[in-house]
Amino acid sequence: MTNRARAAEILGAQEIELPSWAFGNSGTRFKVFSQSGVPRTPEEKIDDAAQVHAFTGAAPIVSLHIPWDKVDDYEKLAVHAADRGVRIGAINANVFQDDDYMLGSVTSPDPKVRRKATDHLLECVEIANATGSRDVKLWFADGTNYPGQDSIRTRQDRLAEALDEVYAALRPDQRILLEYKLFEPSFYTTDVPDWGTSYAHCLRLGEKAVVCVDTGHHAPGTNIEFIVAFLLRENKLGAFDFNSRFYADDDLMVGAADPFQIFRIMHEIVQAGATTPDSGINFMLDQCHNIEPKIPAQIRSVMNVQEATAKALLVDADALTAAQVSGDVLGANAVLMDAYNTDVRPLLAEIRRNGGLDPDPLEAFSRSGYLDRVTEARKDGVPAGWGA
Ligand code: AOS
Ligand code: ZN
Ligand code: ZN
Repeated sequence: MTNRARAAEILGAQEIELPSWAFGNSGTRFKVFSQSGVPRTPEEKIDDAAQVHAFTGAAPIVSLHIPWDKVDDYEKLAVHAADRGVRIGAINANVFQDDDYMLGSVTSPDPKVRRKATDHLLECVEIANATGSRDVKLWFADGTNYPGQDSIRTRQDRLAEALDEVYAALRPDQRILLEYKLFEPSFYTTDVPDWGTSYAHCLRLGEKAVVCVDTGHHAPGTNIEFIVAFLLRENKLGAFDFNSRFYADDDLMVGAADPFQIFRIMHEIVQAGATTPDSGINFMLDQCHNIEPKIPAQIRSVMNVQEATAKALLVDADALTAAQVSGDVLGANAVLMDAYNTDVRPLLAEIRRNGGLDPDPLEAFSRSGYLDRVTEARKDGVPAGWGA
């Protein structure tokens, strides 16, 4: 099989997970801009996500955020997703939006707050049971703003205690995805600030706890592909939250700020043979489209991941190894850059055509008139927003 044919086969099997919150209105702390046709309910967010899958063929999974996507009947929501040709993926917990969490959630100094936060995480496991989801994703905004505010070490004990309880509630095939973030909303300490902290907690918990790498959650200049390579080697890479950033946690479209970075990350994934769903890695987008139309922005993001993956798959592995083992620094770098500089758009267009899709998903979505139809259908009622 040629490199190109192998790449086409793997790309055809690739699955990217979409965040339900990408379809609601979002903004910064300065302003949330409203867009027309925005979904009003979790069901409508799934409808929009299903459009992204319909035009790319590569995004059959939708991640929920609780309580933003709270419904009475999660089994029914999973059926709704299946009717639209997609399925529900990770259940994202939210222990950052209540007044009670001002000093932290599972690491709060107040035992009542810790209980409330842990109960919410357990509720997310229940929801995962109802939706048939494998993953419960935990991100903690917990931390402190001032030296001396709380004991750094005691907060780790409280975190471990809560994680133990959630871990014990998992079914055999379920996992905790433990996300880390350097700072924000806490500005002095964050209780899970980096991959090492997440990794240490996951290692202690056991094999059903794995690390989630959000590409926007590092200090500027951090070599994310090194982290990815290391976690892959240790079988502790569980998921990505893909997005791109110029400054901090910008949540811009993946591959928009630095397409070379996502290529370098995907190169590690390809080398580990971990591109397709059987690897157990959840390739999710975690983005907010504050000023750009949401469904096309998700389509563009999926295409950006596909392009980075295609380029990584085109790396001539034999030539790369030969150059590496012979110490040919420039030669090895050239092999990588040759792949990165290949225009993979014709290959992806061909894969789409072969799969019965339009080779240009953005153009085809625009032609479909979906946005006009939903704008009319959803003109009454309250649009979902980030946090609703
Ligand atoms: C927060 O910065 C994290 O990226 C989380 O993944 C969060 O739950 C998500 O971004 C939705 O706000
Ligand atoms: Zn994230
Ligand atoms: Zn984030």
